[in-house]
Amino acid sequence: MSYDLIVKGGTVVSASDTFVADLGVVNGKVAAVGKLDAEAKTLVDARGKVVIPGGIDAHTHFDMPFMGATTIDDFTSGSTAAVFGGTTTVVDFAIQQRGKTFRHALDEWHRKADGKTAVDYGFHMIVVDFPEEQEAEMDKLVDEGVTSFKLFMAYPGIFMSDDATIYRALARTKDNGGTVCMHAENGSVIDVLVKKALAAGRISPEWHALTRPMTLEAEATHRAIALAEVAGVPIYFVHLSAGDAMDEVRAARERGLPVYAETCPQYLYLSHEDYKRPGFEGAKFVMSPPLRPEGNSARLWAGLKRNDLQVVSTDHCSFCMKAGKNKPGKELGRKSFAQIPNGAPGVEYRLLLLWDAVQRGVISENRFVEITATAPAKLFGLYPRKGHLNPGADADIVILDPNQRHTFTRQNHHSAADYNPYEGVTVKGAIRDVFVRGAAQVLGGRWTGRTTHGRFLKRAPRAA
Ligand code: DUC
Ligand code: ZN
Ligand code: ZN
Repeated sequence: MSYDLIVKGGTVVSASDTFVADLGVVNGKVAAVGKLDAEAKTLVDARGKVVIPGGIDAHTHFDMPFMGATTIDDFTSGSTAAVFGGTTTVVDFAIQQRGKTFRHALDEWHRKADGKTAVDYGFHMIVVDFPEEQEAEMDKLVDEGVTSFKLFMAYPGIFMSDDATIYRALARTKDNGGTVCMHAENGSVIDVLVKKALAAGRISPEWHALTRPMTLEAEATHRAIALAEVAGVPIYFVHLSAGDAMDEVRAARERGLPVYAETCPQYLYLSHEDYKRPGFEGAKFVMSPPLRPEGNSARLWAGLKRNDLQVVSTDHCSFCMKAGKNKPGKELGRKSFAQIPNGAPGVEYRLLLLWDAVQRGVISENRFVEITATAPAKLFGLYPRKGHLNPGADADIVILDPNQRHTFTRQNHHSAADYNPYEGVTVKGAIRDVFVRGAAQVLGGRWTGRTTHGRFLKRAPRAA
């Protein structure tokens, strides 16, 4: 047997096991795992290094128009940042325009990504408008591999769906095998709090968080679980930030309901205190849901260990602080926190931030692989093609050096954002080599790939 690539002698980590082995790759797929004394066109020495399945980030926003701005990372810069951070698959969000079809949005997002992406990618569909006549279109999308649909309980007048619409969307997934992904915050009440704060002259970034309390995330989470229970379908919560919301998920799961949730590194590593940084700096952290008070992240870490939370994605939604060419920045909100485009970069930092938690003994290396690759692959119809390194899987392989250190900074990241939320933070671990379907995109921490390599992934519907 001759291989295209052999990754030799690394410590292979899966969601369940850790063992020393060689990986043999043929035609972009893992062909063998074990002791391989065979020929290979390329041999990569991974002794003393950690070999993991490429990260799957189930929540990115590349090239997304939002709040009067457009995210600064398009599919090329966003996916390049992903690769450098060890993420080899993203699931990005296409956005339906009000009064237009899902098909229209999907075509637009294919145009944004096709031939411009360094990693493999799928799409969720953001549902803005869901008249009864449109329900059948949802089934068609599922057949085309767009098997998940994000609905919002926040942003009235922009994205928010009422409970009846949410219920109809959930109920439709019972037969078509789609999954509803929920942004759970009570947008109507938040709007009242925002107006009241602005009327009182509270304009600084910190008020973004003060007008979006945890209880309103927990309430929406509870309500959405109830709607999914009545519809008799699973539900997945995106960017869960609040311990109180997690308690709702946990209580539902303890009752045996198929309720799932992701959190994001920002809710694990940053806190409300970051809004108190001097001047307008707090705007860097304006995102929805907001960062939570200190003490909240310990609850999320405990939930990750207990499997109350199943996935860590990033909600990569990058805006510059300063306006650039045709791209307004967070400065839009200097006079009102409510005008600051919501979001922050994250896709490049996720794996190393979480690997640092492994080094510190907070989570096991196997749980790390599960929450960054295996679980999102299973929940979003990418398994068994992706999310593991057994024979037959795509050869999306990351070689991580556990002894090197990496410092996060704006100067060395690959996002086009003009700031790094983790500026100056040093972690133990560095991404050395990254292969996407067997192709070396990064070797020795340097770019060796093609930003045209990524392919659209037709995802499978839910198994049950
Ligand atoms: N929700 C997201 O998932 N992304 C950006 C903004 C938001 O509210
Ligand atoms: Zn959201
Ligand atoms: Zn998002």
